[in-house]
Amino acid sequence: MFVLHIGNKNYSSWSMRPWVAMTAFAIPFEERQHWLDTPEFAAQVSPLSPVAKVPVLEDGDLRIWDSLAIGEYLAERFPQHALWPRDAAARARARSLCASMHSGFGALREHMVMNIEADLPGRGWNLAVQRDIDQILQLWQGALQASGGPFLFGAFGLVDAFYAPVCMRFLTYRPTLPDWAWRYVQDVAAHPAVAKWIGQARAEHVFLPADEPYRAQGAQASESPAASPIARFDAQVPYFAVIFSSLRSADDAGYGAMSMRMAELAPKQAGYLGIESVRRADGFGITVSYWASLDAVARWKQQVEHLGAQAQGKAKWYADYAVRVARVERSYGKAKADRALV
Ligand SMILES: N[C@@H](CCC(=O)N[C@@H](CS)C(=O)NCC(=O)O)C(=O)O
Repeated sequence: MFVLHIGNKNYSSWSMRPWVAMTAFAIPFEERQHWLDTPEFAAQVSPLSPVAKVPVLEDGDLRIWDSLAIGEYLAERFPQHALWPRDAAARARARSLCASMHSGFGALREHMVMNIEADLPGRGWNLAVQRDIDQILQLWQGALQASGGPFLFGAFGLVDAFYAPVCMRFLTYRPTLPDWAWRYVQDVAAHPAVAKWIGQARAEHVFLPADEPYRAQGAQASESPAASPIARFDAQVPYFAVIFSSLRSADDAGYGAMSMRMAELAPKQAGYLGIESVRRADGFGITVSYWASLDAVARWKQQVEHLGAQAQGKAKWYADYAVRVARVERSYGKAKADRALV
């Protein structure tokens, strides 16, 4: 009998993946849970894995650590189960999707920590997180279009188990997603193996401050500007808004690095107030940056690295765009006191 060692069901996204895959394919296993951030964790897990992390799968004397290695081992041990797609090209693409999840999307993982039991709409969002979300949507859309759905490669497989924790994060933090993506998220959440994990995660009620950057800070966090993606500086009126509407081209080379660099540079400019940015999966997006004066707007336009980005954007990254500069006369929103405290 296999033994699968896992962490907290509410937080441990890496544990969720093999647990969901084994449950989905009815591979029998005994579960042993080790509570993260406890003094016992290292003592219990170090003898099982040289990196002292969960998940670990025990098959007799053999111990396999790391979610991806476990997935590959299961696929080899159970060729009768289509853990990977049967078609070689689809299998290679599914492996690419899993590898991207396994080694990437660090901003999403850091700022939207998996926290199944919590409801934190609007928290955790920033431009780097949005870039991860955009890439994930692109991966999902390509796979769903090629397979026809409902899961990434048609039937539920290892690749869906790998993205199940992303679906959990989307349900907790509710970033803006297109309808087709919400449908996929809901289909994953409703899969019996995922639904079983969710039920057990919700019943856990173990609260780890290290994994609760929003709830642990309580009221303070809910009132900080980072708590909501809406930039607010009402007292600065009149101020100026630069509305950049754009349609991305298919050329991605260098775009991600540039948008990260601009997101890093803009806040360092004199007169910068804030930014709001959304992009649909079809490539249409709107970014509004807010500035204290027209001078500040002009200085940002002429900033030397920004000039380079504008030239490259015009030449390759944008199929179309429009820039409008507007003066904001009035500025208000939901009263601070009404903001949800969680
Ligand atoms: N690359 C590993 C990551 C495993 C991992 O980071 N596990 C976390 C829990 S989700 C852990 O054991 N953390 C405990 C620690 O670092 O002390 C995998 O894919 O399995």
